[in-house]
Amino acid sequence: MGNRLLNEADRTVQSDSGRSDSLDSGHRACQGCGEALGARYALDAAMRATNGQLIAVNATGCLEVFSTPYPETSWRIAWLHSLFGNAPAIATGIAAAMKVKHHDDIRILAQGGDGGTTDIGFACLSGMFERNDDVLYVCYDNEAYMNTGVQRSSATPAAARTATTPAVGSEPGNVFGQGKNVPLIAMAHFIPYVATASVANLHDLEDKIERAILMRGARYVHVHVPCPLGWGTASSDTIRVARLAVESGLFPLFEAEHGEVTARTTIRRQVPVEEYLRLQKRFAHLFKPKPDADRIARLQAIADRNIARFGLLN
Ligand SMILES: Cc1ncc(C[n+]2csc(CCOP(=O)(O)OP(=O)(O)O)c2C)c(N)n1
Ligand code: SF4
Ligand SMILES: [Mg+2]
Repeated sequence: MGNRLLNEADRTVQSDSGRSDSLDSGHRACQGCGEALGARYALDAAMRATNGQLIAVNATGCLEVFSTPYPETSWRIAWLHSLFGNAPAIATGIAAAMKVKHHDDIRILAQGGDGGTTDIGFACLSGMFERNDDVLYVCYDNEAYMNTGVQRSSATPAAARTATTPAVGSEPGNVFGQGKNVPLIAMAHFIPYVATASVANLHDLEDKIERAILMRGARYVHVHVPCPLGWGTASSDTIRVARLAVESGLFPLFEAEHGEVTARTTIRRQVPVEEYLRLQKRFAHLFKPKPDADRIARLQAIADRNIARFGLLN
């Protein structure tokens, strides 16, 4: 509300009295839920760009569960709940139906969590990309299966404690490896548009969604959304922790078209990953009883590699 005092061009969708309120109040997300915030901004931006001509498909996960405890719902848009793993396929079918019926003005947006996207829905998503189906897919990445009690996904960062990667043994938390980077995998399908975004930068998120929803073919936006419950962060720290992920280089913001990076958000001042990690109980074992310098350095190396790969300090 506050930014109604800004110039029109500097305001977010949320400050517009004509906003769609796609995800209305009264839902059951935890206080400070990054996913609720990200989805509200993404869907309002998509509704604005399409003049309300939007159909959304939602994979199973926190976003669907907290918004739609049957028979109630907080969605004020055309919205379908798919299975956990088939949101891209359902969205593809709707897009095909709209084409047959000559509803060219109606755009299709599918959305899901990182588990639904990078793991269980991945085959459907890759097929959607490969066929270049006319769908924008938005992944809200909170880095674990939060809705069922914080299990590890292929988007869980190295060293993070989850219910299935406990902080015990000689290598506590999630294993170190390359993980699965779905934005880069999406780029390898040479689809028209891929972007990463964060609730730390809501203008940037809105811009990317507005741009993506009006394109044609398969598009993918991957949004970093802190989860206070799963990450062990204060509800009031959601934006702060999201910003540190970006400023440390752990979550690079970029856009790519047809497989080539076309834009990236540079970092004004790189912060050490330690500043990001220390705010989160899921990394507490890296600092107790004494700092685990070796594993913190390995996480720093991941951030440094991102910065070099995307030229974030140039
Ligand atoms: C086939 C199938 N397996 C498991 C489940 C149980 N399940 C529902 S939501 C969920 C976790 C969702 O995780 P994610 O996609 O990351 O979304 P988040 O809740 O973190 O936002 C699981 C395992 C299911 N609904 N369907
Ligand atoms: S568990 Fe996490 S993702 Fe789910 S509603 Fe709570 S804060 Fe949001
Ligand atoms: Mg998740």
